Amino acid sequence: MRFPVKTISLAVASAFIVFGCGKEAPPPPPPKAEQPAAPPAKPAVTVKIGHVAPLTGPQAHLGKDNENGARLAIEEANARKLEIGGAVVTFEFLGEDDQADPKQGTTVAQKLVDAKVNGVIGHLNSGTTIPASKLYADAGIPQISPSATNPKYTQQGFKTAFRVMANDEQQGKVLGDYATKQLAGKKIAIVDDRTAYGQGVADEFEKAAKAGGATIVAREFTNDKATDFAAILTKIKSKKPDLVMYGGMDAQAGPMAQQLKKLGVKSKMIFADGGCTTEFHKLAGDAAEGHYCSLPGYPLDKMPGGKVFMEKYKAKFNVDIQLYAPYAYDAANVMIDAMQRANSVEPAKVLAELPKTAFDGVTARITFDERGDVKDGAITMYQAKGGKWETLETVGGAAPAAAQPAAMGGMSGMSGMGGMSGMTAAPTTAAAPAAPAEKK
Ligand code: ABU
Repeated sequence: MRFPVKTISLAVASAFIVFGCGKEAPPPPPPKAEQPAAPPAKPAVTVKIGHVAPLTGPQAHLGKDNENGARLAIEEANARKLEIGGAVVTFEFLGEDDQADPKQGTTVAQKLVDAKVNGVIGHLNSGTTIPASKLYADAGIPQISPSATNPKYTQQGFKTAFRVMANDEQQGKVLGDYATKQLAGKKIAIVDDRTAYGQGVADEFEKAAKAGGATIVAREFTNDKATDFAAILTKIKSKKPDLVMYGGMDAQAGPMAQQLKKLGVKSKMIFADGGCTTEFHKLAGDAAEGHYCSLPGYPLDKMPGGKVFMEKYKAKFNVDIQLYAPYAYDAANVMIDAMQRANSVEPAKVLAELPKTAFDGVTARITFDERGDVKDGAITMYQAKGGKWETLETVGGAAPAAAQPAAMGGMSGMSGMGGMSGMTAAPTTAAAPAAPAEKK
């Protein structure tokens, strides 16, 4: 093609104006490469996790603590943007209040069943957990209780029922042994609150105390709303017991300790986890001094992830842990871990994985026996001193796992560790590997 001289001059002049004298025009940009098509967005799925505890009434402080623990695990899982079965999962937390009331427990359980939750963390109380467990079993929904300790919960033959805390067969026996051996109790009075937990743990204590040679000089009962125990304690005073065992929660144990002191009864109280709280000290005041209690599990500062969890919990909720929050956190993480291993959030597939759990939680390494009870559950004894619970000794349990990183308890592989160790002093070596349990 030929261009007129005038056209060429104009083009040269324009180049001088734009790029300056002596500079060459840059080469034209290379033709745009074909962009690869963006991968299709991953499907998203919402997974509903129910949580139930008393959020109102005398145990609201414990219920909120459980809820905080479970919620923290769910929020951390959401932050990790987990993929399960090829879909990006968002966990939705459905918190319910059962008021520690068995009837309300089944009402909210049915609500969660109707909402088609993929799993339930709860309930807190044995009295609500046991009746609710039938509804979850009938609906095929996995349930993990962080804190219900009555043995019956996992003895009903439900494939859906699990717990991450030692039960009251173990706890009642440790308390009864401690009362008769370490404290040399010969005459023991027992009071319980007639709940599944209170009466159950008192029964187990009574068996062990009698086996240890004690005589039960009184067996009285109250309820989990009472605050005046004058009539019961006056009867008990006349029996001159060495110890008063209480099967119930802190809302009654605290005032009971005060009223014993007011009556001039010098006998020490001994009770299980429901009373073994900081709230007991608040309610009992200086009447708390010297009483004994037990808690399933290791002391918080001896749990593999206890210290990290304690700091994280405080930073998030600006309150101290009350009691079961680390167990609620572990229970939620065990549920999520089973979903990941199943690569499915379908309850039936999650239920096939739960018995094979071997999860390094903040409380301990969690594996289940054939009933769904945690294996190697430890029990720790405490005594009230100077407004605090001082650790006395830990009985049973496997050697604690190594401390876990802050983000989570540590996701499990499939290497089950287990075998009931019996109720002896805490061993210093890990239990031998065992085959995963199969839930009957
Ligand atoms: N574990 C004592 C409190 C909860 C319950 O079992 O009722």
